[in-house]
Amino acid sequence: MSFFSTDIDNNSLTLIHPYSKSILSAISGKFDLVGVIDPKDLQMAGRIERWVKSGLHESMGYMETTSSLREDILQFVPWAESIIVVIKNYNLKECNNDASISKYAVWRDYHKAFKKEFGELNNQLNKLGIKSKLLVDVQPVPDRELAKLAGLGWIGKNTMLINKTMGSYFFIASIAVNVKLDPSLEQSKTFCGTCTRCIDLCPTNALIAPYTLDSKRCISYLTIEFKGIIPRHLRSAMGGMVFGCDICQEVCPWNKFAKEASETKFFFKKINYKLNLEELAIIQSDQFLQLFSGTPIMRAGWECFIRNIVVALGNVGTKSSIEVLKTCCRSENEIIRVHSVWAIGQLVKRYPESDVEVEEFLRYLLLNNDSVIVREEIENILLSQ
Ligand code: B12
Ligand code: SF4
Ligand code: SF4
Repeated sequence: MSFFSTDIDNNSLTLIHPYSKSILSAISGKFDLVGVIDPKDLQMAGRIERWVKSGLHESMGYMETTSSLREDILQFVPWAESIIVVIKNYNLKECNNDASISKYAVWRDYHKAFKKEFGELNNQLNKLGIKSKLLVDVQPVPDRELAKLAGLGWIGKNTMLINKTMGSYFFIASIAVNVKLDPSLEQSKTFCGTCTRCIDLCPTNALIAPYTLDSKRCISYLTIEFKGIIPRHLRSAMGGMVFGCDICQEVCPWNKFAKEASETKFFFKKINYKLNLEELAIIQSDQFLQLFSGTPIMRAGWECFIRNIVVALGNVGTKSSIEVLKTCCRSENEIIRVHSVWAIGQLVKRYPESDVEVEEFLRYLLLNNDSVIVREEIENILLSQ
């Protein structure tokens, strides 16, 4: 069955592809919002290159190696005559878990879902003799800027693309095609006004200026992309967040009335996670694979995910978490040991009655640990007691 109606648009502009309207209406049926741009209209004015030159991408090497590509989409898809930009809502009001993961990770990996959905669409376009390519997140193109140009929203001070009726809990993807389609005519105005809630309420002050995010302070970066030891001064601010961060979106007034994504209309599967911090802290890498394969959480990997869990236990755990953390302090993994020691130190501050017992445990660990960074972490706690 064809997606496209065979009624050829009666378009007086011969430049515009005769199937323009039917292609766009077929795509609209699958996504929440659709817009079209002419790739020649993208004007980045060096913004991504400047961001990278200032080091705000931190360890994301892929942003460094592709920053100039991201400035001009025609370097990546030189044959593209139009870019169709689509938006898919993933908003959920309730995520019942004691481990806090960001809303987008409650759905199965969106890269795979988009690819699957696009496969069918691509075949149909090919039958019409149209070349196309899906661009979703990992390709070196500026997704939010493309969506802004396509009239789908404005870029907020939290750097998110925001739409007046949809808020900002959505994914952006684009489809490059080698034919001219009707471009979207109007861009959205900016509706942030004098509001600065996202900047004021970011727990790590990662929004260093309106529209500018410093990755090294951002909890989303720290819990998903960053693979090392989380700087001590940022750990407390991470609270119970173990994968991504939604705070600068939660506090945004434009998300207050945003529509919830409906699972039936959604081409992604929702994951029924049962996330309990104490249970997760002690899973091994094979169990991690079993639990999270096919989910966005795989991006963090076992080591960093457990690192995030033990930091969260340090921030929101209870007295019973101390025993679990003792097990984690004996992990063979150095990164997990360092953060577990820190987390125990945090819990002792909240439950001083455990002080003597924990001190004894840490002194034992100090003598029986050959890792310099773990010993330094222990000494830091013992000195501050
Ligand atoms: C690298 C990256 C990250 C990094 C850096 C984030 C960042 N703000 O740059 C980290 C790991 C921190 C991250 C986190 C998140 N990400 Co991310 N990320 C990306 C990625 C791969 C590239 C973004 C990029 O180019 N950054 C470089 C900076 C310079 O670009 P920018 O922030 O977009 O800046 C633009 C504007 O701010 C504008 N601009 C600059 N100055 C000014 C000044 C004015 C006055 C104006 C109006 C505009 C303006 O121009 C810039 C260039 O376009 C995109 C996918 C893609 N291919 O685009 C997803 C993407 C941006 N991420 C996305 C998501 C969902 C998230 C998270 C919500 C995930 C989570 N829950 O944890 C958080 C949100 C954090 C936040 N506030 O941005 C979505 C955003 C959807 C949306 N509605 O906007 C994207 C588009 C993925 C997708 N395809 O759906 N992400
Ligand atoms: S995602 Fe979280 S840490 Fe990052 S800028 Fe937004 S509120 Fe701050
Ligand atoms: S919280 Fe306020 S300033 Fe920040 S993005 Fe939303 S409207 Fe704009």
